[in-house]
Amino acid sequence: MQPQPLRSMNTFADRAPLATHPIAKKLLALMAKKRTNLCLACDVLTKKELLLWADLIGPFICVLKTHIDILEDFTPDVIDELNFFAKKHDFLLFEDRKFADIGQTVSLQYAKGMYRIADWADLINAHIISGPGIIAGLQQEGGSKGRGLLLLAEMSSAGTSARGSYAEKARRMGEAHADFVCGFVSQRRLSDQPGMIHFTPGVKLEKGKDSFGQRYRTIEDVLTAGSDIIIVGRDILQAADPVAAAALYRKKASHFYP
Ligand code: BMP
Repeated sequence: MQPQPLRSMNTFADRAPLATHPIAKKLLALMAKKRTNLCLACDVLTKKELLLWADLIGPFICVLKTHIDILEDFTPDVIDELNFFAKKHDFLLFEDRKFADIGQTVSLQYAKGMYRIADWADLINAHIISGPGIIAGLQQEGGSKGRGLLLLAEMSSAGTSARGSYAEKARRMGEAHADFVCGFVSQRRLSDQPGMIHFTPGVKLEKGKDSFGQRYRTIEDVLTAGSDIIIVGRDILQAADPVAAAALYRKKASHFYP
């Protein structure tokens, strides 16, 4: 028999003061205040589009997730503008970099190079494949800046190896480094620690899949499995009315809040 997913019994507002990680505290309080658990996956190719979406969908989200390296016209000033909209609409920035190398290398990928991710992303994520040294390497750069790390415990794509005992290992690794890790990317709740925030991608209004094996579940599926934040990309970005779609996601999701 499949183990039953954990469900958070506490509201976001109740959890905020219990969380010790500064980003978890801030995000839970923001979710409670703004009444949204929606994260926009803003996978676009130009600065103009990124900033337009940040302004347009910003009022409905708690987190804006970027893949900054797919911008074809990246220049550092886009970060200042992104920060402007993050402040204007009160949301956090999550760079979905999926670090996966040894600690030394990820510390450089995080802080150096063209994107200087450590200087602006409230949240980043990492695979656990290389072992806990990856957490130490990232923490060296992000810890003193008050950043947070999410561990990729489960993936939404068909045939993924990130499931079962792998996810359990991620949970243990995350909980053992709770001074920097503040949650997971997963398909359900894994940790019952109040400050561990669960982000779930692969969400659409209707179940389905894309042509590369992305698997979509509904808001209800994901939130009744105990996740906290739904990550939605194409179902909003490609909607006939993206603002109405974002508003609908926010409202529908709120019916499943603890
Ligand atoms: P969409 O809703 O358009 O399928 O976008 C999903 C987003 O979530 C993408 O940015 C992808 O990189 C990310 N993602 C995912 O789809 N599955 C995972 O397991 C982990 C992810 O970060």
